[in-house]
Amino acid sequence: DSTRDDFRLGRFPDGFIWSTATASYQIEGGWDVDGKGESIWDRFSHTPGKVQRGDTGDVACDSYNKYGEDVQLMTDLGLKYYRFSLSWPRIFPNGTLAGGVNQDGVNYYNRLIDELLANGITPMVTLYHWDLPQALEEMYGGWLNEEIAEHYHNYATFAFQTFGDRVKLWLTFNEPLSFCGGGYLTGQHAPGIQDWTTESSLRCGHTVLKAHAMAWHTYDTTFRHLQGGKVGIALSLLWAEPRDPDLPADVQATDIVLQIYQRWFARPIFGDGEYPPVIQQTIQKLRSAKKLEGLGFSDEDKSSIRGSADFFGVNHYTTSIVASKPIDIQTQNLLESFEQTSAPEWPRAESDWLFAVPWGLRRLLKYIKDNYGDPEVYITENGWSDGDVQPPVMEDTGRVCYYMTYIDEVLKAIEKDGVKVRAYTAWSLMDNFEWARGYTERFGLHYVNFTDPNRPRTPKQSAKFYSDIIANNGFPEGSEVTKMVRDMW
Ligand code: GBH
Repeated sequence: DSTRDDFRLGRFPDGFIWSTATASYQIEGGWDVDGKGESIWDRFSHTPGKVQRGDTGDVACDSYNKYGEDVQLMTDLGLKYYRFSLSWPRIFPNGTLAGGVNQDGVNYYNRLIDELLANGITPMVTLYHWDLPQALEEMYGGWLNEEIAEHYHNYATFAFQTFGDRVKLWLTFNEPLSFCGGGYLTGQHAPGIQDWTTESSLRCGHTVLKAHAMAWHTYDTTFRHLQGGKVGIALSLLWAEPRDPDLPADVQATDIVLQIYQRWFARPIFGDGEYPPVIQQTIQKLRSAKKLEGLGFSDEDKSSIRGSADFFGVNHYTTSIVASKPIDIQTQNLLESFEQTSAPEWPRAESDWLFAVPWGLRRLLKYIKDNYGDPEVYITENGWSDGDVQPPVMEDTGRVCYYMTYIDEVLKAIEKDGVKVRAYTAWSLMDNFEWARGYTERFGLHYVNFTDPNRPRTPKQSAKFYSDIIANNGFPEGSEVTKMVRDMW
């Protein structure tokens, strides 16, 4: 097997950032305590039929109370960075500055940040990981309405002002593609709008790009010289290959997939400020069919969005094989013009969309370097799921293999391709609320017992493995971790 020789031993560059990630709704619980406002995910998970088994984030990992234990887990791992998100409605209960600040919510994040710093852990803060204040959904129609960009901007400014003395790494949004697609196209995520015309998801994305740029510019002009931090965005980027590389239709279908799944947000921000052609064509088509207003960028918008990030945040999990499907361009939309599959030899996680294809990450990183001006790249998520089974999966070999091989592709991307990868972040620190799948899919380095009111956390085998990688800054010759790699390989 030729891939077997392919493992690259070595150390990551000095100062390489090793991190793990979580998100507010997925771990905090405390959904209605101490003045927190309702979010669209509270509403969605409380609506019967939306989340598997009727699971909710009401308590989740109870990190609202147990953040001290979370920090202890990180200390045990030897982590120096932690990515988490702020719950907007915990800070502005009705979403607006005018509606008032919830000081108890601010205090919670102050305590968490101070606890991290006291333990030598640098916070990396996501401003929006999908829990929009429900009030903004009701007053404005959420991301469909460009007016909420202003409210997001007020919230981001407040966060820079309040936490920016200690927080130096910011992500404006987590995966616009996922929440615009899930929330406004398939309806599988909050607020649950199903609109296959794609108009709603395009409107969502448009508002998000404007909001993102507003936040970045305010940081750039008002806070950067005082606080000296960096502001980026975490994009969910898939890699894809044509089923038959010699079939032009499959090659073209793959390009369409990448235009939607990679470039819809990446090209406006990191490229030339334009939407990729299939997004532009879809907007044109909707415009002429429905006499739509909006969804266009003025030259001013474009120049404000272009370049509005200090680093490129990448959430990457998997690779697809793409085959073309013939469609009737009059009646069908582009999303029906391709089929995404996998190869039979790719191991599958518990999540039905997640296959282990480590080389996909290396190709993606090279693609980013070549097409988006060789930016600094922070891998802001990467991870593997197990099922909610008894006995629990503590010897999580699948996850260990996934991390070992994906992290090795990062090393190759740095050493062989010269990609400026600065950070690697494992999703997730611990098992948590996996959106529409509830607690049926577990992504954690730590096992969480969700039937115990104390929500005890226990390290899995992967936690030990990841901490060895961190301690060695990679896989150096002669180290314990390299012996483990040799055994697994
Ligand atoms: C990330 O999304 C999220 O940022 C994080 O919150 C989440 O917990 C983690 O990944 C694990 O899922 O059901 O076939 O339609 C990853 C990107 C996009 C992957 C939506 C799942 C739904 C596929 N996700 N996608 S499907």
